[in-house]
Amino acid sequence: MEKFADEVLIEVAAGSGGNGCVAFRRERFIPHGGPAGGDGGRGGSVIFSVRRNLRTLAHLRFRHLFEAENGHDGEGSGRYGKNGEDMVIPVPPGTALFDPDTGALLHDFGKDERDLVFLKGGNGGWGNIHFKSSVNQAPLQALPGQKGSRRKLKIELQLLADIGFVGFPNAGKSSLLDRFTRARPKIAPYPFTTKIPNLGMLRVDDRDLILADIPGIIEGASEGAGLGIQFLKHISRTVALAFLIDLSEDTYHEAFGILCRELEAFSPELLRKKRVIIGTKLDLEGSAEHLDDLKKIYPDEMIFGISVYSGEGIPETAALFMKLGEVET
Ligand SMILES: Nc1nc2c(ncn2[C@@H]2O[C@H](COP(=O)(O)OP(=O)(O)OP(=O)(O)O)[C@@H](O)[C@H]2O)c(=O)[nH]1
Ligand SMILES: [Mg+2]
Repeated sequence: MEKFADEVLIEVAAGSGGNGCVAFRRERFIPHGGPAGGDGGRGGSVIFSVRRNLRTLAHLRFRHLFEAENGHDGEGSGRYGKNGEDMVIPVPPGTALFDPDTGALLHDFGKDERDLVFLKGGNGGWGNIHFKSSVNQAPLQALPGQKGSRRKLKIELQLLADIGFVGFPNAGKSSLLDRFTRARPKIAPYPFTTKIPNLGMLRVDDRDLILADIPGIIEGASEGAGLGIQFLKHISRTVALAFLIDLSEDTYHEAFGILCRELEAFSPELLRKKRVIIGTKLDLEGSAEHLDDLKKIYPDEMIFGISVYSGEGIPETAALFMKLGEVET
């Protein structure tokens, strides 16, 4: 999962400069006014701006071409053309820009988060005001705006999960990922359905959160039972953990303790993360009582009940994930 990359190919274009204008002063009582054609405006630039609320490149998938506005042409009476609007492209921290043909790294926002003027807009052309000379009092000459340049880009981001799901096999981890994100993990009524970690993006308002679903953990996993615990490394850099516990199973009251012991055997750091216990399958018989029971057993833990079938607790869980996923900066 450290290798899980988000990638988009786009094309960016700076605006061209506006053209210079050929015009003359027209004033009453002055039969032959001097040149008065203004300069064209500058074309807009293409600027990348790091936004901390973004976690993925999903917002760049909706279109391919990102174009800054052209500068407006100069006008008579010495009026300059308006400058074109810049095209500001927001990217999440950690984004890197590459040349899609050579693969060369052009810029790494992981090292420098300041705004980057990637392509400067073209200069506006001179109006005929600039061409007046002692020999030519009425110049018909003006310059066209400078063409804006364009460029293809590969934008890449290494994704790191914000919240990791841990739980026994069959607890409903993949089902929750499926419910919250567009990831479509395999879901089945038998243990160890998930063999490799799955990532998905939960988007609420304009914030993205990466959720990681990993294979089920059983007692003794740290000694190699089941699929082992080596994939816990994929959630070792998350901000928070969600412990999913199947409320319809008899093991509901011991699952949390077992999971904690297995996680601790891998790395005690994991138990220092923010966490929430999520009781799953609340729609099944007896689950509601088991949820109350769980709250009594672990009065100091944050505990939520959900069902991906009935939808109960789902919006609350999404809001909670958003809160848990906040990184203190
Ligand atoms: N009744 C009910 N069944 C659920 C709910 N959530 C998941 N299930 C079922 O539980 C079974 C296991 O779900 P998964 O999402 O595959 O569980 P998992 O934790 O990813 O399992 P592993 O990948 O094996 O670790 C599936 O048959 C799901 O349909 C729920 O809210 N209610
Ligand atoms: Mg699964």
